[in-house]
Parts: sequence; structure tokens; C-alpha cells
Amino acid sequence: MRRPIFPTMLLVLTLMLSAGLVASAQGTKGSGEEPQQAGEPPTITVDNDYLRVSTDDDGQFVIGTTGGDPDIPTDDNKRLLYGYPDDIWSSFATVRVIANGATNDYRLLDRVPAEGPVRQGNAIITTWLLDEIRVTQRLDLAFNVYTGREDTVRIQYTLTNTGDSTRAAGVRSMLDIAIGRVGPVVEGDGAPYFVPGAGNLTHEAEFTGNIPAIWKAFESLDFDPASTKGQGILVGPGATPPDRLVLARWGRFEQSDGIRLHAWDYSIDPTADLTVDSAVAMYWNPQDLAPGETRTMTTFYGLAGPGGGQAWIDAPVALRCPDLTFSATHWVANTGNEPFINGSSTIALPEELELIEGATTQTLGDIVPGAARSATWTIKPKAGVEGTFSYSVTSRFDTGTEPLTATSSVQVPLCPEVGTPTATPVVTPAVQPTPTPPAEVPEASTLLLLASGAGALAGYARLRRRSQRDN
Ligand SMILES: [Ca+2]
Ligand SMILES: [Ca+2]
Ligand SMILES: [Ca+2]
Repeated sequence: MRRPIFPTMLLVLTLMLSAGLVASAQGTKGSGEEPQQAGEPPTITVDNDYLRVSTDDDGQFVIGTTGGDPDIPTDDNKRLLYGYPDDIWSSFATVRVIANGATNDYRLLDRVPAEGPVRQGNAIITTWLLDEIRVTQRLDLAFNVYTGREDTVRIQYTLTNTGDSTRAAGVRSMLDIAIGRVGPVVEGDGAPYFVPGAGNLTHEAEFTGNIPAIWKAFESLDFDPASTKGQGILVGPGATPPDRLVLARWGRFEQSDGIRLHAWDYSIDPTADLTVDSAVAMYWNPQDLAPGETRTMTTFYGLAGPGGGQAWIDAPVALRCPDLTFSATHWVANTGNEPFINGSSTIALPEELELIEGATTQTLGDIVPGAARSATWTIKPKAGVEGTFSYSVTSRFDTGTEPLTATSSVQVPLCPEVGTPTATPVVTPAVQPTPTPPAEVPEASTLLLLASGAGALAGYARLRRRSQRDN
């Protein structure tokens, strides 16, 4: 039977059109908003029993759960970032380069990588070359001291000055937080935040100088301990505390402003509501880099440890040598209808643990319904101790609630250097990616791909996107 050529061409055309339709259906939020950027599918994925991180073909990424917390059946296959698992576009990083008196902000979503993304072992590595600064983004699944499992994503940027004059460079990592179920209805896109010392936050806020150890977000509006919980780790082993932490509106159509509309600078509005669509940005301000000099910044985002309900402790459960000093935050959330009046929290430590910072009893004050307050202590195991130790915090109020007690336990390893100062942060060596062919697909080979089904969609979508970007 002779095969007419026309239906084949029609099929190719249909494939091209549906690729275009898929691209414009993705990349939108809210009603009536123009897509800022086509949503892209994952091209490289790294996962384990708990989490998955995926990049698209130009290094943007999404994070979500696979099995999540093994003790929580309801946190499987949930988003931790908007777009998980297959619509990658709304979180992005910006690199600021200051050279010869000129400041340039490069949104990485606009830049074609010089190399990658490429999977190297269990890491996904993407490299850009911007104004003689080589930028390497490395994503992998890392051990989480707050859960004792490999369920946090290490997000690392390494900047190297490849030029022959000093220039300054820094990074802003902006994560579009969305905690909740994967599906057509996006839940948790306006997740409220918990920040030790600041309470639960539903309005824009920023932290400079005194950077909290963690920030976290609950899927559940009443902080259900069995819900999905996202947690960023800013201070601790392997982390580079940012110069500034910003909790902001993401910048949806219904929101009058938002951080994604600003490549770098963003002034918060403390009256602006986060609960429609929120994002977190970590700023590592530009620092001078001499020719050949390298600077690495690392942060973590993944699952939170146990906790939620009316009272809980956020603290590491498994310490890693040599950083044995840790901070523990006790939360009290008022999920009832009556205010909690004049509260205080008292920590009780076993003899193997000692208080480094914070009075044994701290003032909580009043907690109105819907609010949460916290007290934080810095704790260190005594020299030479090893094992798992439990401790508790009890909060008492004049009225509103009976005493609330939360417990936690921490596993302490025996470190060879016990007794010597351990303040030096752990530096994770930068991994040099192996050279890979350029990511661009030449037009001729793309046309060949077009004749062959699935590859056609990917090739066409990439070309379409690149041409949009160049306009
Ligand atoms: Ca992209
Ligand atoms: Ca689970
Ligand atoms: Ca969001």
C-alpha cells in the first residue's frame, strides 16, 4: 500500500502544535496571567526513597517528595517547590557581577549554560560563564541533621573569577515555595513560614546579620504534624549563612508586586500578605574575587524533622563531627480560640548536654489564636560523651492552656577532635564538571528529531523557548 506523505506531515504538525500548547499551558499561575517563562520538563533527575530534585535543560530546578518522611504516610509525592514534578520555571537564581564600576544582574533562567546540566554521581551540575565569572550550580541529596536521613537538597553555587582583573560577584537564590499535593490544583503556594525567634509569618519579612538556623513551612494551616513540612537550613554543618534572608510575595498576577519581578534588589513590604503565593530568597552579597579566586555558597532545602501541633522542638537529631554545637527551638502554636497569656518555656537537659546560650527559662509572652512563638537555646554535648540523649521543654501560661511539654533526642557521635575548638565551618570542595557537548541542538538534527516522536517535542520546545528568549 502506498503511504501518502500528507498524513505524515499532518502528524508532525500536530506534534509541533501540541508541544506549543503544552508549553503555554505550563508556566502560568493564577487567572489571566501571561506566562513569564515556558514551563519545562525535567531532563535530569536525582532521587532516593525520600526526595527528588530535577533540572530542566538549562539548570532550573524543582524539589518534591517521593516517599517523604517514612513515618508520615500522607507526605508522599508532594511538592516542596512550585512546579514539581514536571513544570520547571518559577524558581531561579540570579548572579550579580560588579566589574569596572558596572553592576550586572544575570537571571540564570535567561542564560544558556556553558556546560550541562550533567549528572555526575548523585549530583546535577550546571555551569554558566557570565562576565568572566564561572558559575557552577551543584544540586544533590544530602544528609539532614534534623531528620537523620538523606532528605534535604544541598544547593550550592561556586563562583570563580576566570578573568585577569578583580571583580565582585554574589548570588541570590529564589525558591518558589509550594508545599502540597501534586495535581492540577496547586496547594501551599502561599505557605506561611516559621522562623525561630520571629514566630509564624504570613507577611513579608527579612533577616540580616542575625540569620536564623532554619526556616520552615507547613502544608497544613493548623501545623498538623502529619502534613508535609519543608525546611531550609541556613546555618550548620556545610551551610554558608546568607547575608540576607527574604520571605516575599512571589509575584503572581493578583499580587501587586513580588520578588520574581526583581532580578536582585527587593524591598519588603511588612504589610504585604504572603499567603497567596510566597517565595524565599537567600542573598550572598557580592564579594571581591581576585583573578582565579573561587567562592562557594551552600544552603539546604528539603524535609523538616518531626514536629507540629501545639508544641514541638526543631533541632538536629543526629550530629555530625566536628560540629557538635546545635540550636534547639521550642515552638508553641495556639490552635485554639482563647489567647495563651504570659507564657515562659523552660528547658531540661540531661547531664551529658550543656547550655551554651539562652537562659534555662525564657519568656514567651502572650500567644493569640492562630499565632506561634518560640524560644531558642544553643546546646553542646559535654566533652567525650557519645550516645543518644533526650531532653524536653515545658511551657507554662497564666491562662489559656495547661502546661505544654515537647521532647526531642539527639544522637551524639564521638569525634576525634573532641575538646578542641570546632568553630571552623566545613568547606565542601567544589566539583569541577566534566566538559560536555554544548546544550544547543543544531537546527538540522532537530529537524531529524522531528520525524521521530517524543524527541521531536523536546527539540521543538527547546528551539521555541530559545527563540522566545532571544526576542
Ligand atoms: Ca528553564
Ligand atoms: Ca511518607
Ligand atoms: Ca509560592
